[in-house]
Amino acid sequence: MDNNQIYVNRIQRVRSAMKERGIEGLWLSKRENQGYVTGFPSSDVFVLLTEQENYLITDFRYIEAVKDACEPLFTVIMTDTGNSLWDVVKKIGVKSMGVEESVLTVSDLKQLQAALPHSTWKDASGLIEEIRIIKDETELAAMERAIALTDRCFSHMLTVLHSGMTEKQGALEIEMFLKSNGAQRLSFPTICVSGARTSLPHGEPSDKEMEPGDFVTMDFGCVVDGYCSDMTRTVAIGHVSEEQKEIYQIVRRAQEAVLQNLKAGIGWAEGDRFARDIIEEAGYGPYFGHGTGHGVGLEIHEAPTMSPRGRGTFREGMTVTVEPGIYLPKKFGVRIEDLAIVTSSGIINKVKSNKELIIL
Ligand SMILES: [Mn+2]
Repeated sequence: MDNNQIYVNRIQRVRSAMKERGIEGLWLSKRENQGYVTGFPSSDVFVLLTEQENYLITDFRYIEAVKDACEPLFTVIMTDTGNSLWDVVKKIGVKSMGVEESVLTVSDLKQLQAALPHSTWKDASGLIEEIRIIKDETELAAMERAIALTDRCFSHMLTVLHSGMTEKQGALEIEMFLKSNGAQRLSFPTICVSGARTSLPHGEPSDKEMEPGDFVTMDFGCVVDGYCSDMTRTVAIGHVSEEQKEIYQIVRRAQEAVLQNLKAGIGWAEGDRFARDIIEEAGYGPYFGHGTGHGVGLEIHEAPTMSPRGRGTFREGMTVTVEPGIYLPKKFGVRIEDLAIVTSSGIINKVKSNKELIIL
């Protein structure tokens, strides 16, 4: 399938979803959703799909790159001082418009409504996300490249982590490795915490030095060809206590239970249960306060939501992280995270890094 055909197919799917929801035009504000249909993700590009036409509206700064990337599938229109974005929208004219209420600013909505005073408005939040939830081969291949890079990064970190290194230095080392080896950017701000600070699930790297007896939790990811990776490993410096060993093994077993049992047809909340049951039975339920996993793709957090609040069923082609954790306040925490693809017979874990308790 050539590159252009991918976008033709995606737009076709979006159009039938528009029809189902009874909207004639779809105004896309979310960068990832724009990129999904255009292949050109940028914060200053505007996409309007109507029943017949695909419009891409931008200004002088992007016009050449956008034309190269998106014509003829998109009608590319340039705005300038005499032809504003809202003038363009007015000229196109749409009777019923879907907007992404969850991301569109109130000020943009007001401008849109002023340009199209006789149109009706509907919330189209989630319309594209529902299509994005199933990944095609091209998307999975990009994610695999991003995941392979994070795997290599973890191996690298095992050679550089040492007592006396600060958390900030650890995070910088992760970021330097990822960016030096092909990452477009990071998926999210890198987490590298040590000692008692590992009980903060999303702690920010500080000037604290890693010390013998510390756990070090590294949660990091990068973007390759637009797609994110996400992984977490907890390792120890010097030595560990019996309690640290025990907690690590409980998290490890909880994570393994999900990897072994998850497959298409299982509910999102049910998937979370595989891990939560083990942690609760071990008596640490209250110390596992987040969901077991989430989808990853163009965004670092997207559907499915594998948590007690998850409302949906796993289907073939979804991606999901598997990341249970136990966090003992003021003592330490452990999280282990892999990223997998859902199939009808199970899940394929794409993260290859070691999960034995590593003591450096
Ligand atoms: Mn994650």
